[in-house]
Amino acid sequence: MSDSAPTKAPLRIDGAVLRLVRLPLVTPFTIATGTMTEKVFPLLTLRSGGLEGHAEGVMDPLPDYLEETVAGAMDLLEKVLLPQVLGKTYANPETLARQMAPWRANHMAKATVEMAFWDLWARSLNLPLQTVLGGEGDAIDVGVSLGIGPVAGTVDRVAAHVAQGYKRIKLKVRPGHDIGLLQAVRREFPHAHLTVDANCCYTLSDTALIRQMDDFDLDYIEQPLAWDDIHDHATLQQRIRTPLCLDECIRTVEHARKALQTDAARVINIKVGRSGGHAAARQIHDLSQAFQVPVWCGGMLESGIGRAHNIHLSTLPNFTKPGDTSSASRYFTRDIVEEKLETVDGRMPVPKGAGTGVTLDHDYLARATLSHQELQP
Ligand code: OSB
Ligand code: MG
Repeated sequence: MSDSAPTKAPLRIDGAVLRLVRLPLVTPFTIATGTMTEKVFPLLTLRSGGLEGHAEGVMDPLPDYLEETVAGAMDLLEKVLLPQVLGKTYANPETLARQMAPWRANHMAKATVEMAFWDLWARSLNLPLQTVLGGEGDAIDVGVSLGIGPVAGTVDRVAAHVAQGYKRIKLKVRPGHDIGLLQAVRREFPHAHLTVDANCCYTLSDTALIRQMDDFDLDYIEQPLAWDDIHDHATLQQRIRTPLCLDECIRTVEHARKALQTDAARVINIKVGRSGGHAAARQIHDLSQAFQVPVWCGGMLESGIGRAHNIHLSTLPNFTKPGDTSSASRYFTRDIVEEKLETVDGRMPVPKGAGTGVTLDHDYLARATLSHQELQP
């Protein structure tokens, strides 16, 4: 694939600000691997001339979703990735991504740098991020991801979100909190677009249980098996009717190719922050489209910075299923961006203006910042 069209003048990365930020969550979020009560993340600003671009890292403090951690990413950003790009000049984001490519894995840390550069680059061209990515449209369809909790309370939360117009309800499941939950929710909502996300908590020995999920008319089952096991998902797909959707397994374009070629994924959850950045996310999108496999944009409880990146990416044409990029107020009482990222009838408006279209709320950011460092070439 050819690189994005070059900028008028290549951009030199003059400086960077690396922050560690903490935001309390409105409600604890429980998935098969644990409970989150706050969101702690690296926030990166890249500078060129008078311009700034921003992105956040989506890794968790503990290696429980994938193997990357906040502490590891902060160290890699500070000691390896940022020194590599500071003072260098890039004609487009792909050139920057290629420079980091030889380092093994660490796709979330690399994505943080790559996405900040996309924002900077789009701002230098005075174009919305969606335009430089090749997307279009004023708003995207969104669903919600509901964490694990008591069944009766979950049914109430499904009702509340259906009433707000969310276009798909994703239920987090784990062994012992799966079939009973689906029975309770389906009974009340026979026609809702429903999915489940297991975050890797089953194995092929649970095939009989997973096959029972075929009775609930789910749009797909997300990531039932191990985070690094495309092969077993291909085997499972042979044994069930419901389409499988992969999340954790898809960290590179090569993972997507293998999953698509082996019929291990009939839907793909693209998380730009998990996949090395927008260039790779777009390639996964294009490859999925060639296989006639729909994609949707996942979330990692991002602040307004990451949420805005996700929204822009979601305007590409093969994002035909509702994403997880729901209203920011569901996560935070106050966000670190000025703009309110809120859905209207299950549609999230695309922030207007150059780059991601969002601006940092520096007053609140200062209060939410745990550490802050300026880096120069
Ligand atoms: O598996 O998609 C996931 C949140 C944290 C870690 C993993 C996942 C999630 C979500 C929430 O499902 C998505 C969101 O609302 O941002
Ligand atoms: Mg998931």
